[in-house]
Amino acid sequence: MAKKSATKPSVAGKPSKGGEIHQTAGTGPALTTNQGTRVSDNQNSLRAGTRGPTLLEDFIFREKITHFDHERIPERIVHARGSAAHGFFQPYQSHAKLTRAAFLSDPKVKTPVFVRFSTVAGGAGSGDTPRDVRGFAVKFYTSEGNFDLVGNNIPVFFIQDAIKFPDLVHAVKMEPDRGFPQAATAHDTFWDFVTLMPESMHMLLWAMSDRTLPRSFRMMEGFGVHTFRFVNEAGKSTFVKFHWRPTIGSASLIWDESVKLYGADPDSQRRDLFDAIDMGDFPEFQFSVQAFDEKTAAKFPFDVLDPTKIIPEEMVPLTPLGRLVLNRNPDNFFAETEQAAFHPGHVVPGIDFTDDPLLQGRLFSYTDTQLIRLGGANFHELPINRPKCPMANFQRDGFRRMDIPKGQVAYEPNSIAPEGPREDPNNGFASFRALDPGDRVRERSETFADHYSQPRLFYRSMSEPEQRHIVNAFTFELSKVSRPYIRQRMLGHLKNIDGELCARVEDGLGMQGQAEVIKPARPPIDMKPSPALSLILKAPKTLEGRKIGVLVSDGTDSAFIAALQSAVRKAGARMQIVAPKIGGAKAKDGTLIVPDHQIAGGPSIFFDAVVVAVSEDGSVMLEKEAAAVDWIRDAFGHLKVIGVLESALGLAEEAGVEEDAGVVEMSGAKDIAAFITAAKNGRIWDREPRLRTPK
Ligand code: HDE
Repeated sequence: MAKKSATKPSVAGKPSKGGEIHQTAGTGPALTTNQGTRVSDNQNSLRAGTRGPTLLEDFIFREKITHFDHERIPERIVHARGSAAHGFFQPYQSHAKLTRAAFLSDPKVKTPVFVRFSTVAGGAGSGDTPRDVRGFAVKFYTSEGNFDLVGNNIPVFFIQDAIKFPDLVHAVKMEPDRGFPQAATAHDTFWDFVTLMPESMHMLLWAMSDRTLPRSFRMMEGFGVHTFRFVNEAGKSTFVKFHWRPTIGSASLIWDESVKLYGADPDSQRRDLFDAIDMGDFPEFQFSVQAFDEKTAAKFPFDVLDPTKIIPEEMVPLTPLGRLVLNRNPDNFFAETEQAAFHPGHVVPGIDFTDDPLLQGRLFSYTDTQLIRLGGANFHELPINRPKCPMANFQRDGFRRMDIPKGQVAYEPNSIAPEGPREDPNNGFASFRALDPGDRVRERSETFADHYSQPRLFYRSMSEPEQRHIVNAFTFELSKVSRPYIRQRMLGHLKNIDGELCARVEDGLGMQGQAEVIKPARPPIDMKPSPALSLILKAPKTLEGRKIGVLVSDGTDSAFIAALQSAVRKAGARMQIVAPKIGGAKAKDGTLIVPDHQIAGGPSIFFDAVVVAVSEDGSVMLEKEAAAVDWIRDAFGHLKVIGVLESALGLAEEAGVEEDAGVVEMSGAKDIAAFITAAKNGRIWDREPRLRTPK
């Protein structure tokens, strides 16, 4: 039976120029999207001019129609493997001058968040440490609807136009005839494609750098990639680039370490995130923007709509907005991490898009993928995806509908149910008006044509070890490419980027002088190097959030272990003990030292720095134990700081440890401070040229 309303409804709301009827909020709640974002106009789609074409960007229209399209019909390709956590975001102060977004304007308000980190290329069952870009997707459950910042740990992307995404993904994924390699770029199809796409060059430099081997999800930077807009209460728009910075600093793995870690613990990064949160060591990131206006943008020697470009921080510094803290593990991996549905088109008033053609295409793709992945149009009703603010609209039915909407009315305008949701012209989402339509073309802007200046900038901004790693990565990956002409093509691009880089990779491949001649669409320029791009140059001297491994044996001094444990904790790190037997080692004083790992199951690659604390007898015994020798050899080869007790010198020598600033000889607890100080410096980069080519 129809419910009779107490008040007589108005027939028409506010009149409009076009003559359509607008019934606005007043009697009922605001009409919202499925993400809880209030809708300002439910009668008009977003168009380029009142008589122009409808824009793909209109996420409100598309959500409504997509949902409708799937009301009566049945019914992740990338970033399949991921790990997530709950937490909160809190602004440092009000940023109302920049944006009207409520969650950025009150420093007292903590907004709940759900963050999913991922690899890109591998399947859900692949390992955690391939050379790969990492996803960094954040869902803010704001009081005005969900805002998803679906970013990566690299600030640029491989392609400039979304229409190339299926090609890119097909090229990087397992080759279709053979089904391998899994989670790897080191194969012919990937390098064939990217070498035919000069626009990929900047991203390739980042992909071959330490950035694609993060030490932990807790220690990587994140980026929104595209230029977005902030819009304030007065309607003023500011361009922004989003940045995440881990408060404990960034760190990366060494290639050899990541390969071994892939086998020793395929879940290393998932475990690391889970354990840290479980133990109360909450990952924290600073959220910042580079904010700039259109005039400033017009002066840059690159186009801010081109997602293959960065804006060096030296040109536009970061404005810190607030802190993100991850303090709760999901209760259920499938229900939360797996079913989380992110979408760059989930925005709230105060945040808006730009015409970056990659972003514009993404605005279509994400909902579409959820329809198949989560089996229909009602994925927003899953607990992890629901907004935490009021949500009401007339979208109905479809597979797996969980809500039970009441009443006779499922349309608007209506005069039967004035208590139902209505447009909210004042607080609803209103797209920023500026648009530069131009002719209807399939054409890349000339301002996107410079493909070499920024990779050159990136390479020249790196420290010496980072440059060495880039050379090594190109050499390794191209050595896996079976067709020489693809290697030669890549060498040609490298030559355009930097002659020395090209020569070093040619040398590594044994292909001197074989670079193909590639004419740049636009000759590269020399930009001023940006030291902020180097992870090593800005690495803090800290052990916070790091792990120290200690190798013990029967006869180890338990007082030393206890003193080490307390010093490690004081430095903000965690210590784990590794022993020949999981049942424990009998200490010098007869007590039992209970280990976390047996040697083969707890290789030194798990740790950031190590201490070899075996007794003299233990040292003699372990010299014949390959796992123990490898434990130390690897720590040395992975450039770690190694504390060696005098009693363990024999074993260290057997493992090839040579004296340097990172090898701390210890005669007892009094030398722990020296070890901690050395370990805070991170890896011993000077050791690397002795152990690995290129020098
Ligand atoms: Fe994505 N991307 N993407 N992407 N992306 C997906 O959505 C897509 C791009 C990113 O943890 C998919 O739900 C297109 C850039 C992250 O659940 C899919 C294009 C950036 C995640 C999709 C891009 C990203 C995804 C697959 C080119 C960094 C994981 C499953 C236009 C700014 C989110 C899904 C999570 C996931 C499409 C490019 C980040 C298919 C078409 C650039 C972090 O919709």
